[in-house]
Amino acid sequence: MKRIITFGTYDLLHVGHIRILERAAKLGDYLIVGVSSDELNIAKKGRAPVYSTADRVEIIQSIRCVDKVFVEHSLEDKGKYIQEAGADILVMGDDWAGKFDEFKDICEVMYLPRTEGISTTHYIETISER
Ligand code: C2G
Repeated sequence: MKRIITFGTYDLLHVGHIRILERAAKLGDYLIVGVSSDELNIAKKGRAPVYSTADRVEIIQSIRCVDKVFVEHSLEDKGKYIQEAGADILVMGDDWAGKFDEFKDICEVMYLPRTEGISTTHYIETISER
């Protein structure tokens, strides 16, 4: 059985998120998703997600192609998460291209094209303007 792992915040879930999860799932038989915690986002992006960690986990868990969800607390632990999941392939969007190449010694690393023109930030701005 081929196990796929991917990571993300998935705040204000949109079609770009769904498409990458579906494409990742098609690469194997079992999709594991690491949802980054509120604390990790504050450290990484300087802002808390609109939806809480618990809500984002619940939403991702309800997606048909997702088999397992866990909370990603630290970027530094990515290697540990990959190994604990027994993942064969790490999949990320190409906004992360090259950033996770260090894990090529423990699994295959693939960067898939992002969906153009869609982002959580864009939707936050649109909502604020209205
Ligand atoms: N994505 C996409 N197309 C978009 C927006 C996002 O394909 N228009 C992909 C991203 O490339 C990523 C996934 O959807 O693979 C989740 O995106 P984010 O929620 O923005 O995740 P990010 O905050 O980049 O968190 O450890 C890494 C982080 O957890 C990644």
